[in-house]
This record gives sequence, structure tokens and C-alpha cells, in this order.
Amino acid sequence: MNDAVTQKGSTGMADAKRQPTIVLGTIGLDAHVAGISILRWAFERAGFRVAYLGALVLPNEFISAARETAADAILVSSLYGMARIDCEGLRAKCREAGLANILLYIGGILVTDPEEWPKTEQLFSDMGFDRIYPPGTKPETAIADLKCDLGLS
Ligand code: B12
Repeated sequence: MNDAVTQKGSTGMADAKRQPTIVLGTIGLDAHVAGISILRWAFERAGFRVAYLGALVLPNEFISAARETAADAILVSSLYGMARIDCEGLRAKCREAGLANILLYIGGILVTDPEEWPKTEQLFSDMGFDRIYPPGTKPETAIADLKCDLGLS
């Protein structure tokens, strides 16, 4: 996990009065929308504002949406195995856009080759993701983690 986790989202602190906000979508050319539809529903139900971008979202679109909504976190989903290419430089682009402290989470089926999970996790951690989720992660896990990272639980 990155240092950014200890800093509370893009504003640098969690504002208890503000509704916590996430940006959610599948990155690159990924068209698998079932997972993010479930995540959207679960996060809204848990009290989050969700900027739902749907499928086939470019990195810059995630960043623009995060700026527009003053989001606390960007949640990237990728099922088709191209995540490492699609997410290249995403953390740096966030920094350049003034979102140095935004939380970056990613989940889905991240790689095509049969790597051990710790290797995959390390790869995406090195790319600047704060939390990396294996296939089949339940929404409640990420909701609890985000509340924790934002100091809301
Ligand atoms: C349905 C499906 C499709 C549909 C998608 C329809 C749609 N619009 O959604 C169609 C037929 C279009 C499709 C196409 C393709 N697919 Co497809 N597809 C599937 C399938 C069968 C189910 C995916 C699904 O809906 N799961 C149900 C949802 C609810 O689960 P989920 O997505 O995993 O999400 C949950 C968690 O993972 C988690 N989660 C997901 N993302 C995130 C993100 C965060 C931050 C967090 C916290 C949690 C989280 O939360 C969700 C809720 O619990 C999977 C096989 C499988 N068993 O996963 C293959 C699969 C994902 N597809 C695969 C492939 C290869 C493709 C194609 C490339 C095939 C091709 N050659 O054309 C294309 C790619 C198209 C594209 N541009 O994306 C591969 C990917 C392999 C890989 N990663 O190495 C899989 C695994 C099949 C396989 N075994 O080979 N696919």
C-alpha cells in the first residue's frame, strides 16, 4: 500500500460533513460492466456519491471526473487482462492534475499470464495503486477499506 492511503483523499483530509465520492469505471477497452454495476449499487447504498463512468474509460477521463467531483478515490475495474498497459502512468497523471493524494484502487482480472497473486499485487502497487483486489472481491471489502482509508470508520 502507498503512503497516499494515510492522506485522506484528494482534499488531503476526510470531511465528515461531505458525502465521500468515488469515480468508477472500466479502463481502456474493457467492456465488462457487470462488476462495476454491482459496485456502483453497493457504494451508493453505503452512502457514497458515485461518479459512474461506465465502460471503455480513458485514464484522462477518470482524472477529469475526479477533479470535477472533488473525488476521494478512483476505482478502476479491468477484467480483460490489459490493466497493466491501460494503467501505465495513471498515478503520475493524477499528480500532474493536482490529485497527488487521491486514492487509487483497482480490481478485476488484472493479468492474463498465470502469475502468483502477490506478484500481481506488487506490480500494481509499484504503479501507484493504494489497494489492489483479486478476482471476485466482494464490494463490502472495498467499502470497508475505503471508509478506513478516509478515516470514516
Ligand atoms: C460476461 C463476460 C464477457 C461479456 C461482457 C458483457 C458486458 N458488457 O459486461 C463479453 C461477451 C462482451 C466479453 C467479452 C470479452 N471477454 Co469476457 N468475460 C465475461 C465473463 C464470462 C463474466 C464477467 C462478469 O460479468 N462477471 C460477473 C461480475 C459481477 O464479476 P466481476 O466482473 O468479476 O466483478 C466483481 C469482482 O471482480 C469485483 N471487482 C471488479 N472490478 C473491481 C474493481 C475494484 C476497484 C474492486 C474493489 C472490485 C472489483 O467486484 C465485482 C462484484 O463483486 C468472464 C469470466 C469470469 N468468470 O469472470 C469473461 C472474461 C473476463 N472475459 C475474458 C475475455 C478474454 C474477453 C474478450 C477479450 C474475449 C474476446 N476475445 O473477444 C472480450 C473483451 C471485450 C472487451 N473489450 O472488454 C477473459 C479475461 C481473461 C483475462 N483477464 O486474462 C475472462 C476471464 C474469460 C476467460 N476465462 O478467459 N466477456
